[in-house]
Amino acid sequence: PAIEYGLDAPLDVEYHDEIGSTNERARELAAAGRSDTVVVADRQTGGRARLDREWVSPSGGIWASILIRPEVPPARAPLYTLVAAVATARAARHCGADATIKWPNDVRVGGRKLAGILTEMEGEADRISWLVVGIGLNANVDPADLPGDQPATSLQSEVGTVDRRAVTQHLLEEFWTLSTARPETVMDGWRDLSSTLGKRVRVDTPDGRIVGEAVDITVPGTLIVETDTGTREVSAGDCEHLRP
Ligand code: BT5
Repeated sequence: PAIEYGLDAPLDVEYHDEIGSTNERARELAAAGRSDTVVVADRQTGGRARLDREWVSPSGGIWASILIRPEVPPARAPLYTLVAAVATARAARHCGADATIKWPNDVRVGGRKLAGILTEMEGEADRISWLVVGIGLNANVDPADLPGDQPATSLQSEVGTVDRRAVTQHLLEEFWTLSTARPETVMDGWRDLSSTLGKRVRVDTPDGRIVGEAVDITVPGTLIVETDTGTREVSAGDCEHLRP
């Protein structure tokens, strides 16, 4: 229960030493009618990333999935990915790591991936039924145990071993505060920590590739890109920062 975890947020915590995927478990809880619950695990055997990719989740990480039922339309769901990115970056910065956010869902230190977020939901036309925000934060893990296809890092390698309970607590409290704040407050928090704004970017979207300068973000998490042929609004995709 929240009280035993010492959380200043009305979230129940369910802890597992090992689990397939905390997102899967949170979805099970959603199907059983639960809400306002966080599933946390020390290691995952089937961690999931976006687009059916794998999330490598050795012991020592913070692998967490937050199940909430916000009373907003499904189109608002991306906002919660931003909320999680800001909360995670702030928790990492609180430990002393120079964490920034690459649109939409990467928390990085010096170009190396420290954390990723996978948001899943089910909804009607006008209202989200449930939302699961999965956060994978490389806390006390050795980057040598992480995939090498793109550079990765951990809090341990950036600032030394951290108190995972304290980091999780900080992260969840930031998440709760922001998830109940005005969307513009979330945008401001995101802009402050963004490494993407002002950069030349290449975004691979479901509708093709967009190259240009990332100039701003708008609710619920849409990236505004100035291209040679005009302004484009991008709501989902894989983003790379390019050299000017
Ligand atoms: C993500 O996807 O970044 C979303 C990751 C979400 C993981 C959390 S853990 C708790 C919850 N339960 C789950 O089952 N999942 C969520 P994406 O942007 O698609 O990045 C995936 C890519 O990151 C992979 O293709 C690898 O290149 C790389 N990667 C995999 N594991 C990593 C790790 N631990 N650290 C850094 N990079 C990793």
